[in-house]
Amino acid sequence: MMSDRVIEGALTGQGLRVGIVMARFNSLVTESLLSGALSGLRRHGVADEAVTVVKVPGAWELPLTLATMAETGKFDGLIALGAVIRGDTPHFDYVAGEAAKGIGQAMMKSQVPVVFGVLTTNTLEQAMDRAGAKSGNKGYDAAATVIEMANLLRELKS
Ligand code: INI
Repeated sequence: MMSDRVIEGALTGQGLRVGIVMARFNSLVTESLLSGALSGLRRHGVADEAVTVVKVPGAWELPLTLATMAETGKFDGLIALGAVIRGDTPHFDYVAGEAAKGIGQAMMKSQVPVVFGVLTTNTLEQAMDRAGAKSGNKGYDAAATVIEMANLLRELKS
């Protein structure tokens, strides 16, 4: 049976302050994710001056940076962007695993939505496909998700 009241976050970005943290490792991929995220935010009405972009060396550095930004109270939502590619490294599982775990922890501890825009793929080609080449742009998708989640949390708390 359908519930009487369904709550979903709106996809309108007006008035929202969004932070993006981008890992520079595999920057061919992550700069494309960043372009997608910025155009997604703009398309949904987030003001350019309400967006802060921070760049860090790699996916390993994402959790601490996001946690620090989340704790400032200056952001309604955050986006993590990165690309961990299995072919590049024997410690793929550590980097990808710790990034995922740490990003989740940053979100739960701060109660600020943090969107997981970190690609974990076997090849560079698979990553490029998901960064605008063939299968959409996960950065653009991340922008829509952060807006939806920021609006949802605002509504749930009001
Ligand atoms: N960082 C990534 O973002 N993606 C990778 O694929 C990657 N590989 O392959 O090693 C990677 N390593 C760097 C890591 O994130 C840290 O920047 C580095 O270990 C310094 O702390």
